[in-house]
Amino acid sequence: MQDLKSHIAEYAIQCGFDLVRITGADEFASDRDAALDRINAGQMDGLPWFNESRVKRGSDPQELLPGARSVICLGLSYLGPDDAEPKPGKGKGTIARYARVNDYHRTMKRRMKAFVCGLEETLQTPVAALWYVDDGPMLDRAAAARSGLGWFGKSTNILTQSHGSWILLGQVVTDLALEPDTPLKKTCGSCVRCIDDCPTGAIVAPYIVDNARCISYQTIENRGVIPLAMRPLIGDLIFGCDICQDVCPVNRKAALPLQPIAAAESVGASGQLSLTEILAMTEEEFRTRFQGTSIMRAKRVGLQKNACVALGNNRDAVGVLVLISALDADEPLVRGHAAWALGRIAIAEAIIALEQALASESDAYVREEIAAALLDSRQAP
Ligand code: B12
Ligand code: SF4
Ligand code: SF4
Repeated sequence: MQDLKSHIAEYAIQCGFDLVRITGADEFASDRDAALDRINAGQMDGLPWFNESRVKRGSDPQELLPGARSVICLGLSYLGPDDAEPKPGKGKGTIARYARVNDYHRTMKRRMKAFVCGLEETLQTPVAALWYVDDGPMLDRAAAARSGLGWFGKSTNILTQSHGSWILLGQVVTDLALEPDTPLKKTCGSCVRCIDDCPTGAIVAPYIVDNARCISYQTIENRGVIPLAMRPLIGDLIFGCDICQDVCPVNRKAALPLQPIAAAESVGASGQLSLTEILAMTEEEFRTRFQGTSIMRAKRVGLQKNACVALGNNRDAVGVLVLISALDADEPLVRGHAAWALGRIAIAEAIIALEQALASESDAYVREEIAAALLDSRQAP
């Protein structure tokens, strides 16, 4: 058999990955320190699970797999052939590219498992291995950068020569002794496009994203109220944000995946969803439609909050009827964000509905939103 390392590289591609590199199993000390600094500076606020003990554990492969000797870093592109710039349509909200394919965690874990089982068969010996993608404790980007799979962009995304940043990252931590690859010498140079074009100023300095200012966090992870100051900046984005990647020159030429993750039919290649349809969905309709996609992460209430914000930003009267119905939704969060949107649209029906809702609403948070929306409607252009 050819040497083990080249076999692994070829076999990983056969198993459905686009990129594969190896790094050693020593600690990711500087990345651990950077992540701890980020937590202490409050720049990971809103993600309580991203805590000190997780970072310490995840930055030491020995803690995860005693006896680990190598980390096989894997990359899978999610760029689709129809992933041209999304065409924002009236009454439509935009879904980030990674969610236009089925939930990548499932696909990547399935492929990683097959990869490890295949290695065991070839080597005819059990291989100690653990595999992670996104939801594991490892710092996925740190591993990718140290293995030379890609390099850190100032947006904090890992950029790759062949597939740009449209690449999802996973690792197999193993006791196999493999020669490590070297980190790339590439950098962003003097480019600062992502920092300048981020609508919320979330890239507060090169290589530092402030979680709470990032639209991706606000539209996917935030389980509470979207801060008022953020809402107008979110535009039509209803799940994730690709702006810092869309503007990145490294992404101008990016190869497509060899074995793409299946498209999420319920989202579509352009990632444009009807906002009124989303807002009118029942829990059952939401589950039936989005099961198996990344959208489930936001939950129905999250997606409906986001749809309200996008309708408010659209300032399109087409949303008024469904927003008025949402003032009666079971969840205060949906009622509150619907009120904000009606205040932005500010046509007569919207204002009357807000005044009526104020008379009957008993939830203190929603009352606050309605009162602010009525004030806002008086200042609307
Ligand atoms: C938490 C998280 C988020 C949070 C980010 C909060 C934050 N500030 O990190 C939110 C919800 C906002 C988010 C958004 C997105 N995410 Co996310 N996320 C994660 C997760 C779970 C942890 C990230 C993390 O460790 N953050 C901690 C900070 C400290 O790490 P960092 O930002 O990478 O910082 C490093 C650099 O700053 C570097 N560094 C520090 N100083 C310097 C100086 C120099 C000169 C250099 C070179 C480097 C450097 O050291 C730090 C530590 O390694 C990872 C999965 C995982 N398990 O790793 C996915 C992950 C990072 N996300 C991913 C994706 C795809 C996204 C989105 C594109 C999704 C979208 N379209 O909406 C956006 C991108 C936003 C952005 N610009 O980063 C991918 C990234 C793939 C890639 N090519 O990079 C990952 C790896 C998931 C995966 N397995 O594929 N995400
Ligand atoms: S994902 Fe969007 S909001 Fe977050 S850093 Fe990138 S451009 Fe800014
Ligand atoms: S836009 Fe420019 S600065 Fe930002 S990640 Fe891409 S190359 Fe780097």
